[in-house]
Amino acid sequence: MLISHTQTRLSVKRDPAVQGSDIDAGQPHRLWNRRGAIPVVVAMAARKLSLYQAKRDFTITAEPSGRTQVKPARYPRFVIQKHAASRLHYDLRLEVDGVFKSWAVTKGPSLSPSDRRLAVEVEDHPLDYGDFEGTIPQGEYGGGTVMIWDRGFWAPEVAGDPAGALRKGELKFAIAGEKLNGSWVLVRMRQDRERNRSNRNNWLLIKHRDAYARDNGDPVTEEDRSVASGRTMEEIAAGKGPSEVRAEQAVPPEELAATAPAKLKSRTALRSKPQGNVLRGIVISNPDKLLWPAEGKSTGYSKIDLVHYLDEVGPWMIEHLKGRPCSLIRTPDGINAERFFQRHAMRGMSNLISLVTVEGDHKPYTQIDSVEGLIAAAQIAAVEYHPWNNQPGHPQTPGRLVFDLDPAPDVEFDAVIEATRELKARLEKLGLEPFCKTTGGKGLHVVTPLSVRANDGVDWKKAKSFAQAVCLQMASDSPDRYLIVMTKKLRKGRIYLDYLRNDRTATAVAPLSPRARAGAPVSMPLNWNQVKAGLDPQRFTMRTAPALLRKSKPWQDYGERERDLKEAIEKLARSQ
Ligand SMILES: [Mn+2]
Repeated sequence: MLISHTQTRLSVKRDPAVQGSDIDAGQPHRLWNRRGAIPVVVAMAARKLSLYQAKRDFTITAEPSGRTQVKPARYPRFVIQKHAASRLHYDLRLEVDGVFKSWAVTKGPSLSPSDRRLAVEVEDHPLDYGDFEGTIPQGEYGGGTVMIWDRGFWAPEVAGDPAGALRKGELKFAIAGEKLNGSWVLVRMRQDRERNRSNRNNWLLIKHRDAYARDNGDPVTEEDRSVASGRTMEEIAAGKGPSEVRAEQAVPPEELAATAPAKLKSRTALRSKPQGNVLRGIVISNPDKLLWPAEGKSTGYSKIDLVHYLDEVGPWMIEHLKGRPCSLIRTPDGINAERFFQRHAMRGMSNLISLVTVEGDHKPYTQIDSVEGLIAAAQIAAVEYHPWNNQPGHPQTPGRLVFDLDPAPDVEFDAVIEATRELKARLEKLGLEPFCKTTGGKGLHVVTPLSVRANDGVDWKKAKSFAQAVCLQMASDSPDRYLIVMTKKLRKGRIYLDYLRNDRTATAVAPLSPRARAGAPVSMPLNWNQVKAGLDPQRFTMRTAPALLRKSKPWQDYGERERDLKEAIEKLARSQ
């Protein structure tokens, strides 16, 4: 629980991690206590940020100014931002005494304990920098695109003062992120420590040998999407996708808590008493909470509306979710407030939501295997469902291809329909049997079920290059209508053929999933005879979809249309 006077003194950013449990102010926030010492932290942080502020013109860059005070987390945070400045690097930031201590790691972190990565100490950054993802204008300090590559929590491995450890030139610490975990050390390079000739101190970032270390294998930097928004650097640069989606700030996992000083360990969360409606045995709290506020002609949809919708269409929907990790977009305060993009387990989450551990990944993913799981997810305000596209139960094996036809704002919808039909014809020529659905937005999805089995040797790499090749052919044949590289500037008047959903951890919105947009549109599965001039995706909403689904019975033979991707790949090769 927050101490009340801290809330009045500072403009506190909403931090879901604060809600679950209570951690006493301990190291490294010893100044954050009940005796009103907060202004000391604030004053110290302000002084530390003067260099940060001097380097930037906040009338030009969208980076946070650091003048809004952000409360230190109960548990210190870390973030790694991939930064395509004049030279690509990864900025490691550790929260210490009200600011982010920062290092530019030129080659990025490595999971191999034999790698020693140069980490150049840079100026302290404000705590709200941890939520910054976007593009710093060219010509400005650090001009280039910034991605929230990883984030989570960290703790010093030796009890005591991390600021002091940093002054001495060696900090051993544990981190719990989505991509990085376990034990690390930052050690200042000797020559710099002794001669102290440079303002910029050079450090080495080294992985300790533990369960998370990897001696061989692909560099961890190959995992190349934002943990906050799921976007690639290219998509961020193009301003595509959900720029405001924030990563869930999960409570620190057990391993990290075990390495942290006792004072940092969390107490058990206070459980709210059951209240409100019960459906399929699941208690729905705040049933009348408006998740989609009334806007325009729409009357708004409450949490219980969402629950009833999922209860009704869930049995149909679940066939496309079962056995596949599923990311959730949660909007606890409604779709116009803060959004949380959640891939992994959260403490206190219903056990009706499955957790799956995927080989090679340490943190289990959330997965929805039953209608009850869907309703339990709705209870925590999950409004969008984005499953992987693997064969159920086989995360490494492609189970379907999803093509996202994404038109520029100035493209007529009829052109999208035409493109969808062209792609259908191309896939059919290769022996595949595609389906179509709306996205709930401006585009259409073409989905083609695959019969590939785990031993066919068709992995995601091959599936992705197949999808890319099909889109590339289409774009080469009509360069004035289609493109396969997402850049806002180039897209004008054209349709972006997004084949990037076809990768192991990539997701696409599930058929019948609602969208966090005004009026609660859904991603509606269609029969091909509906995909023609006059189709209006806006008419498929949480209100209308259940009856339309019963009437039109789309995707009825989905299960019988699974086709062999290996054969399609061979056919494509012969046609080239
Ligand atoms: Mn940087």
